[in-house]
Amino acid sequence: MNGIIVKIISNQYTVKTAKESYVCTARGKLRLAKNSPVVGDKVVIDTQTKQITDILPRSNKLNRPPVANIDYALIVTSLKEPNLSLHLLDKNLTVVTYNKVTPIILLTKLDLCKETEQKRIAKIKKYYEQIGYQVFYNTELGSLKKILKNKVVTLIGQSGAGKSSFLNKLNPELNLKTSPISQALNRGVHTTRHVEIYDIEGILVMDTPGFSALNLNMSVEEMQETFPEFKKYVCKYQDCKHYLEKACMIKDKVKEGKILKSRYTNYVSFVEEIYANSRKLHK
Ligand SMILES: Nc1nc2c(ncn2[C@@H]2O[C@H](COP(=O)(O)OP(=O)(O)OP(=O)(O)O)[C@@H](O)[C@H]2O)c(=O)[nH]1
Ligand SMILES: [Mg+2]
Ligand SMILES: [Zn+2]
Repeated sequence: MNGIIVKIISNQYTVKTAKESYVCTARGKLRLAKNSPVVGDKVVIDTQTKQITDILPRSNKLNRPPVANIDYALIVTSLKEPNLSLHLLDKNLTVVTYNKVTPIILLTKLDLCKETEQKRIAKIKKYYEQIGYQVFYNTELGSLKKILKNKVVTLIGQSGAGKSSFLNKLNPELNLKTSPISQALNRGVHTTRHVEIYDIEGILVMDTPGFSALNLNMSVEEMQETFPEFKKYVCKYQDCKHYLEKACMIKDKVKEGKILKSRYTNYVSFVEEIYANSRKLHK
């Protein structure tokens, strides 16, 4: 019988079929493989032995959080507590885009920002919209529900960003556990511990644990492709990395204020991270 994995707790996989749900284990070969089952996987189960025997081909997959077959990744980005990190936002956008999932930026905790900060954030929001991303505040429930209707959606964001709180707003009956961040560390306390799918008025949405460390398992060329605003400019050198090159259109556009400075500095830090990773590999 075929079904979809809706929840994983250690090695217990909850698989939902057209009729009912089964709590299954995974067959040996699936447990050993690097490609072990993840939430969102479409699987074949043996209802007698309650085992997952096969995973059907995936349309896409993320490692952090471990989920598959996603239409949208909501990148939950807090503006305060924890403070806004454009570095983390850009990294999430790059990783999600590289893995063929469409990102939507979800900004939380605008209510904790002073008026001057709110103005700065509105400008940043506009920039990301201009380069092609959908950006919403977590208060815009109506618009979000329309876009997400009948889609498979995962939440991504660091601990304390407000992922579970957002789902509680979409459906107060869920009553998911949430906790205040640690004031001393200005960090979340890892309240959500497993990935689980909830059906909210036809939106299949996955609550996930928070992650802030993400790996860039890609080449510099592939990473470049995830910066849409760089694509409309042509540099002097065809294979320009926009890095050490002296003559570079991207650098010029940053100076002119056409490209957001943080986007470029984050891009450079990603280039350096990818080079550092490949040096580690070759040692
Ligand atoms: N003021 C304010 N607080 C919020 C908002 N969204 C979430 N919070 C608070 O932020 C804290 C953390 O929220 P959670 O929903 O637990 O965060 P999470 O992303 O699920 O965190 P993990 O499960 O640890 O990954 C809670 O105290 C929420 O009440 C918001 O828009 N405004
Ligand atoms: Mg949570
Ligand atoms: Zn360049």
